[in-house]
Amino acid sequence: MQFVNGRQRVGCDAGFREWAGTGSCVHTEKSQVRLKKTEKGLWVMKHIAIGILGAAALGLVASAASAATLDDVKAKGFIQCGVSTGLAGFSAPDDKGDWQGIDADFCRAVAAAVFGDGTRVKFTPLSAKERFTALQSGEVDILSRNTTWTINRDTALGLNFVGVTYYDGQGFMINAKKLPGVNSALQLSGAAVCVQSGTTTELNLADYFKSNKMEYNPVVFEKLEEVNAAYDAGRCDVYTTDQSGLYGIRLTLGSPADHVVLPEIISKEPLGPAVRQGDDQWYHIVKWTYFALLQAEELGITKANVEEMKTSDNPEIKRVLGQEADTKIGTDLGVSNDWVVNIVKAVGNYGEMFERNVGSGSPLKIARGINALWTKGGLQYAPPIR
Ligand SMILES: N[C@@H](CCC(=O)N[C@@H](CS)C(=O)NCC(=O)O)C(=O)O
Repeated sequence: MQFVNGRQRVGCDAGFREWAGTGSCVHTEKSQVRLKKTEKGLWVMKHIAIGILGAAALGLVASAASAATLDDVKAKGFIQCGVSTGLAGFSAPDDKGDWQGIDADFCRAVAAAVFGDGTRVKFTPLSAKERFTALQSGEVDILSRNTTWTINRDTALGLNFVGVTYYDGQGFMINAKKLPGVNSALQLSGAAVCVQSGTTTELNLADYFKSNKMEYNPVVFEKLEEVNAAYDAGRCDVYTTDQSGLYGIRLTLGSPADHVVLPEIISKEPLGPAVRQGDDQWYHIVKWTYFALLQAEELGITKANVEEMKTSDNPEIKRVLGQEADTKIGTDLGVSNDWVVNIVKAVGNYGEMFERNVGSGSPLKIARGINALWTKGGLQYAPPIR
């Protein structure tokens, strides 16, 4: 653990360093190469060899970043999906080791679109700091990990967010037994606040306390389990993260009923999947998978009825399910024409995915709220599939 600007913080993993203040960790091989310069003798040959290897490695990264991801994914037979290290409702392994959650299911939906088989996915657990490097380097094909869409990530970090699979906002949780009488975040001046590094959470926290002229003592860790353990052990007064995350984390604490989520939501956290820039076809496949999930819900197409819906008289349902004569609704995208049928068969529509993972069918019991369809007063809206 180090202190940076007087702040307690855990840095990048061994072999990594923070990249230009972005919160992302990058490999430090370059600095290791520089150290080797001090060795005499075989230095020149070694250096040439390192140069060749380095160029090859860069070439690999460049090709990973610019290649047709669809071809790569088809060749290997699965999608590599970057998820969290374990956040209930979004992406967490169950007791059999199967990844559950809305973010894990989203990757299954893309696998169903591409392969007609939602099981063709492998999951890579990533901390907040590791996630962007993993996508940039080609280690994962999709980042589907409660990640907030921001201008910095969409530009400087070279990502393309495909949409917002969950509209969230940052909140605060406290132990009500430890802090009786606290019912607003505005009473938290002077508190020690547990937060994970490499997140928008860390940045919003600073803004919120500054704009309300309050003091706080940030207790920052890289790994989720460290933040959870520190909070559960009473090392901080407050836990801050996306509000959905607070509900999931509360379930894992020693005595969940002692903890309350305060009413303030201090930021916009539009969470969604992202892909690398430079591959429009893959971007479109992932983006339209999200829209297909919404469109299926809007049209009342469910996991249970999708097969019979194929013979519906409704022209829109027929078109979306690829049942029109001479259709190219899927092939124009690079997948089969019944891609939406395959998606819904694998994971259901967006509403089913929501209820099963974070809503009424889950321990989190989160209401649809602004994540309802636009037809029901929410923000979820898909452009036409036609
Ligand atoms: N949405 C925010 C926060 C995302 C985030 O990483 N939150 C933490 C705390 S809930 C988390 O999911 N950690 C899981 C992990 O590191 O595996 C962001 O994109 O920066």
